[in-house]
Amino acid sequence: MGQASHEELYRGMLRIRRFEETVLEQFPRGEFYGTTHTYIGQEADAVGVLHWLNAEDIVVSNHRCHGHFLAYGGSMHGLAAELMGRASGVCGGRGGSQHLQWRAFYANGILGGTVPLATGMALAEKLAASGRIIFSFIGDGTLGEGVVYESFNMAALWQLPVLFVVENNRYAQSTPIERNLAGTIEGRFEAFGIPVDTVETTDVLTILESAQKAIARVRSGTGPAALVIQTYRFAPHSKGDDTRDPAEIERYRELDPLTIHAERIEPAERSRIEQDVEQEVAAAFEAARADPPADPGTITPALVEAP
Ligand SMILES: Cc1ncc(C[n+]2csc(CCOP(=O)(O)OP(=O)(O)O)c2C)c(N)n1
Ligand SMILES: [Mg+2]
Repeated sequence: MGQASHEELYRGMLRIRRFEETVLEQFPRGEFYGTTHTYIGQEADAVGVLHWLNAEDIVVSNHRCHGHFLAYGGSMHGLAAELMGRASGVCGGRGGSQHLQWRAFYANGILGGTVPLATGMALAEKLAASGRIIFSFIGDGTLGEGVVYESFNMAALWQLPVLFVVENNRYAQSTPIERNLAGTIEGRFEAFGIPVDTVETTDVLTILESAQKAIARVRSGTGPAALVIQTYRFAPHSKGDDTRDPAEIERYRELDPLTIHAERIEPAERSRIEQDVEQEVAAAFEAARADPPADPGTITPALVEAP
């Protein structure tokens, strides 16, 4: 993948932002099944990191997966339909917000459970000498899960082609990082000899640059690498569960990756992109709403009859 244009990056982030805002606006209508975790504020992470994805690479995402999925190239209509339990959804309307699988994109809501999956996939790809690498996205709070460290150990020991991306939005649900993390995030990788870089800003251009270096290291075959991105989510953890001080959220507004990047784009071009995205999002939800619901009759008999 070559250099990204400012316009392409802005469009990528805005698609996620407007999709997510629409999910939050429409959630009270009762059209979505299960819960949802939005990515509002963190868009630059997915867009900056996954810009360097090769078509055959594997992405393992978590409960906050919509942004990763859209940046991976997943269908917005398919995602809206999945949230609404429609047959046309990414997983036929059965996975919902947190459980997406399309091509080599996998998301799972079990915190930490995705890290051994990503590590195992990396082992398989290394043994097959496929040249594919694995992107494993986790949050800061997920570093409290023990299985994560077994996985880091194996990934480092066997020099597996996996990039661990920690999106540090400073909270695990309502618990601030100061209350759940001893030492440092970087120290947890350093303990296993995994090279780690930290991106201190939410500027997509900086993320892009740091990600390129970390990914090149993983592609070189010397083993895993880690990228810690300091970010912030503006919306609640899922829908209404926000216990943060509103003044704190306001203070972080100056880190909004869209506002930072929008300045680089000529106003007429920017409003053209904004109109396009507005139409794309509206069309995705409208089409999903018109699609038929998932048909329980199509669940395989083996699943229905399992003890
Ligand atoms: C094993 C497990 N424990 C608890 C939960 C409930 N849960 C979902 S998200 C979350 C907080 C995750 O925090 P973090 O890893 O920082 O990701 P963020 O939500 O901030 O993106 C919790 C506790 C879960 N999904 N899985
Ligand atoms: Mg977090």
